Amino acid sequence: MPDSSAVHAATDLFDPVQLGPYRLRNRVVMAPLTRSRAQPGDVPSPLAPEYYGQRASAGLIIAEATQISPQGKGYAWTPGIYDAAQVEGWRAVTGAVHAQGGRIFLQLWHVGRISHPSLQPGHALPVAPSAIAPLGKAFTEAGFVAFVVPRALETGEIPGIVEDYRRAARNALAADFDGVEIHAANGYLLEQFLRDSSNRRSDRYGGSRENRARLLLEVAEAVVGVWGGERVGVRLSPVSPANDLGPDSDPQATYSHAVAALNAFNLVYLHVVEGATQGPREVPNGFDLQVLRRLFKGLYIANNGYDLALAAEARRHNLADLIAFGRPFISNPDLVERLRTGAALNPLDRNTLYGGGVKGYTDYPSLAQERAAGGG
Ligand code: 8OZ
Repeated sequence: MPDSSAVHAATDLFDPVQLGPYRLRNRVVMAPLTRSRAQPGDVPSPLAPEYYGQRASAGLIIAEATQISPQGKGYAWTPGIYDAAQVEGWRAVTGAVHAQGGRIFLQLWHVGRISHPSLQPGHALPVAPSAIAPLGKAFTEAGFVAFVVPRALETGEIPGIVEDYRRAARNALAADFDGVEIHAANGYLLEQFLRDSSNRRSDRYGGSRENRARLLLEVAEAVVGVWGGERVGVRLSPVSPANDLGPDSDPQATYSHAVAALNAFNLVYLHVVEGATQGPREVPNGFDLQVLRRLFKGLYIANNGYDLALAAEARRHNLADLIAFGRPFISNPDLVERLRTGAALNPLDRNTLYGGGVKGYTDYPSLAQERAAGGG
């Protein structure tokens, strides 16, 4: 690992940057992180304002994936943004972040087939572009349960899903977020439509890559209609196998089409999970992430396995505009300060990632708390 003082001298990671209408304090982004601590009714945890407030020194926080509708839910205890109680819960979160001078977007989520009837309204089947079951297990309140064969959406149901995104976008505005990110990554509904491995439809939402990108583009249009493009980002994971999503037959062409078409909405950023989500950063031969970056008119946020050295290198070679850190932000509320000063990072407790309360959520110490406690 390079000497951290040399990295600091060279990097602009800790300098302000303009993101749409916002002057961010630095180029360090807190990635969206599922923590499964919501209350009944999919209302954000009462601890969430403290948790996000502790992390407000990030240039931008992207709050955890949040279902746009009851049907969009696929994990126990994830929050929603489809009713008034959820909006009130989120208002407390945005208030806590804004009180510290931070900025926070909300990630809008529909899981598609990555769910289970026990998580669905009326114990219905999860929905997807096509009736193809993913391999693996859903995280339900009763533990891990095998995925089922989803129900293929009728063409006539798709406008309702776009309306769910629009309502969620309006609710995020009412909750005083600074913007929203459309989650089109990691094998959830929008990416299930994008890839030909999971989309076998013969209507205008399947077949050609233009058709497979149609739902994402209709969602972007609806969300941008609420927020304006300068407050909307999109997250993609073009080569990730996350959630058993098979590779597209031509990922470069499919994702290039989607990104070029998204340019019509003047989005503020494209957020890319580089490589396999939470796994190796390698991309297959013939795929080039920088092609997507150059196609896209807005800012590029890079994510997946970055540390300080890799982030500084990405900036030095201008491979990304901002860098999103995920798991390091869970165990280090003051991650920006620790990276900037070369301080040691707290280790991550994997047993408290999902579910539970304070432990592993709001009790990771800042450097100041460590000093006050007389720690090393
Ligand atoms: C980890 C556990 C549960 C959900 C994603 C929203 O992969 C997630 C997620 C990650 O985007």
